[in-house]
Amino acid sequence: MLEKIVIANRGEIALRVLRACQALGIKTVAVHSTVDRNLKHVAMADESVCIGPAPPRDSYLNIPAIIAAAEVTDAQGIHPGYGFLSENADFAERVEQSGFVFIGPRAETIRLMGDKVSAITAMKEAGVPCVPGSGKPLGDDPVENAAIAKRIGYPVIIKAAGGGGGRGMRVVHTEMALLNAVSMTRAEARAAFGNDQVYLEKYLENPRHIEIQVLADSHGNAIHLGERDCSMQRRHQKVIEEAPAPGISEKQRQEIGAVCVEACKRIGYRGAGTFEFLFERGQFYFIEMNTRIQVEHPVTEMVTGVDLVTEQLRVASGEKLRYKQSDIQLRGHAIECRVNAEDPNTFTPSPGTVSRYHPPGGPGIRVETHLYDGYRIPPNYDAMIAKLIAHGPDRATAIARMRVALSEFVIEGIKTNIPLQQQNMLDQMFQVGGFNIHYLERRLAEARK
Ligand code: MV4
Repeated sequence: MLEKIVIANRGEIALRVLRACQALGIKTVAVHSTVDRNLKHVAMADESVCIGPAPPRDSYLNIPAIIAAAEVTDAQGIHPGYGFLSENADFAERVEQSGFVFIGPRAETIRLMGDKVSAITAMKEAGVPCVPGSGKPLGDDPVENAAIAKRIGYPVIIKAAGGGGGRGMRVVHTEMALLNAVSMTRAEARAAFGNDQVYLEKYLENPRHIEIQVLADSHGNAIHLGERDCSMQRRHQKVIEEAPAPGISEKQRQEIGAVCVEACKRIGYRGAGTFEFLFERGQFYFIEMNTRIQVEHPVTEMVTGVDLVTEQLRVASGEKLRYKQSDIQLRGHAIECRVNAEDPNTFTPSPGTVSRYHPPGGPGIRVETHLYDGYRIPPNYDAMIAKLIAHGPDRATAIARMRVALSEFVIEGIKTNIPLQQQNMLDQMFQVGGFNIHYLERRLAEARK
């Protein structure tokens, strides 16, 4: 087992990783920016190193500073958490070249999945169902591109190969709009990702966003841990996630899960990973793979009983998976509400000092947060300050427990989106379940009228 690791992240996920390390007897090194000296996990870590000023570029994205912190503390591994450097193949490569364990997949896998065209090609070859599309980067010949779009059928979507997570995309309804959309997306992609490759897919108009969690070791073993429904989102930011996805049968789950496991084995995947699918008319369509631990991992943990962060650490230490597929049985239903420091009406970030903090509790309630009384939320980072997870024997019970927990949750001194989450729990469409990715934005637009 790894003896000491650097936690190259901040906030709730840094604390989550730290707790997993402590339970495994792994020593921890917290690295933090100058404005993050007061993070809870920094106080709890065995050692801490300040790696630079507040701007992420100078600290949490500062590769030499993070590797230097691992060197001076004599750590063996680096856990990247999510966001920041978690899906940066160059970082993973430099970590390993410096003699440390990157707690995640091989750099080569991260690179393969980071290029969305190569990811789709690899998945198609592995038998994963994908959205009908160009299957290759688009060239500069407008006649050929028009022929591809015509074969796929409008509407189509142009996506940047270097994008993902909703960045660098354009929906095209007519051949007339195609030429311009391709060149605009290409120009944006060049500027944003330094990669001007774009590809084309059939645009699915009303899909749900369903993702499959996988776990693989470095000995060729892989399992899936069922799915999460992440359709409740606004501007590509997930707001609520749940497991299992309403209306997915056990047969469908095992079918798509087995396909993902096969794909993991084929590409030699290692660690925790997520296959993102669009789900429409009963069919799964692969869009991207995430090679990191995700924000919403707790809903999977609640329904499977598997501690995903602990498993990441075990697998990175070279251990074999401790679960066979038949060990994974779903129990009940779990929902996660993201709690953001923001105005619930305007979504403007609301950093500042938390003057009063009282977390909720009770059966099936879990809070993942780094908040404490008097903590000052700096303005430099993501607005997510807590995750509230409710688990119950069924979806209705999970919702009821979430409703009570939200009403109990006291966070004063800043604005939060808790009022919006309370509305969501009372929403008819949410209570029925199975809404698509556009539902929340349309409801919010309707409410503004
Ligand atoms: C799509 C799509 C419809 N058709 N691809 C947005 C995030 C990125 N991961 C992929 N995205 C989409 N790709 C095709 N072929 C619709 C979206 C999309 C979306 C997907 C998941 C969750 C929220 C979304 C919001 C808007 C658009």
